Amino acid sequence: MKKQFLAAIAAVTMVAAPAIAADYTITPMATGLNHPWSMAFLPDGRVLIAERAGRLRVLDKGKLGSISGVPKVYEKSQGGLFDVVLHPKFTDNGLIYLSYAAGTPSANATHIARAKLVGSALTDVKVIFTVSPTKNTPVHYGGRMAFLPDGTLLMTVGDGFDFREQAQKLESGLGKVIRITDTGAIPADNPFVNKPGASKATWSYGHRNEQGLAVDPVTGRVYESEHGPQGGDEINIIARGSNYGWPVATKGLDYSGATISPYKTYPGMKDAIVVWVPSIGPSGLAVYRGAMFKDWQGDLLTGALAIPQVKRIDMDANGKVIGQSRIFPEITERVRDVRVAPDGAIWISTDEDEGKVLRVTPK
Ligand SMILES: [Ca+2]
Repeated sequence: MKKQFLAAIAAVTMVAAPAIAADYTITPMATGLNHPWSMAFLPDGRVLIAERAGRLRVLDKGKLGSISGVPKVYEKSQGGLFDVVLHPKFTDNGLIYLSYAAGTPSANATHIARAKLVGSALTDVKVIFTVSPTKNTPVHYGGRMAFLPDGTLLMTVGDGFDFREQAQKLESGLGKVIRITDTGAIPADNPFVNKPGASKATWSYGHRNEQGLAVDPVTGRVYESEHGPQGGDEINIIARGSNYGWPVATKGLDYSGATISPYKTYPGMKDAIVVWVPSIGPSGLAVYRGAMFKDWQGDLLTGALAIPQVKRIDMDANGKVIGQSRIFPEITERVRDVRVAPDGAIWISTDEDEGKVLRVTPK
């Protein structure tokens, strides 16, 4: 009788608990990394990893090396080395782009440098974009980059925390998504190039601190995630010239608990497609278009810092959110970046003094 009972329990358990852990394998690829902020996959199989403190590492067949020639970064609080992305024609030109904080405590800003990667060295390093105005806070830099299908480059720029009103001001470069050419020039079709006094790199505005940016390679749709204040984290679909509300419209409160704005939504300003209350602290964002997790085509993957986890946002073909769920629950550290490798594996970096890079594949 007892044996039968236990067998029944076991059978029920097997049915009731989906064998999630059995569906994938998490493999540590590198450890001991200082706040690994971003990753980029080179065509030769090497993986670039940007550490916030200002080192660009390279993972080559399981061995960690370093890339020389990285510009000097301003490392303080949230400031440091941020994103690393490859030029769309990297195979032909070897160009990479780095975003980072640079300057002094009283005057610092998010920068973009372009360089040629030759072996393990950056050559021809050139700063091609600097956010203006500078600020005196070491936080809310934005710093995520992504190339659009037309070959121009987007980067997120945070509001600097103390300067949130500037997110609505077109003359300020803070609280924006910017768009430049691959050489740092202003594209002629940017939305505010003919508006007197406007910051001409601006592509969209009304942003707080955008820590995720990803372009769907199939639809061209641009997804961005940003931290709200207390509550009100968002994922937005970024459209040319649009206003995303901050700080006029938000679903969050100030850290004091005070109301920032009476408006949760506002006419003429775009609403987010995902809002998190309470805040999860969304970080690196990816659109899954890979061969390994076949059911996840077009879905969004995001890391989270404040409620540490990896999340999948289930999307339909029209870019509508169907639902969301935590994936890979064995990962309990603060997650800084999520990327899809060319082979379809999902790479994840953890935001710690001794950070890790993990690779997730189906079993
Ligand atoms: Ca918003």
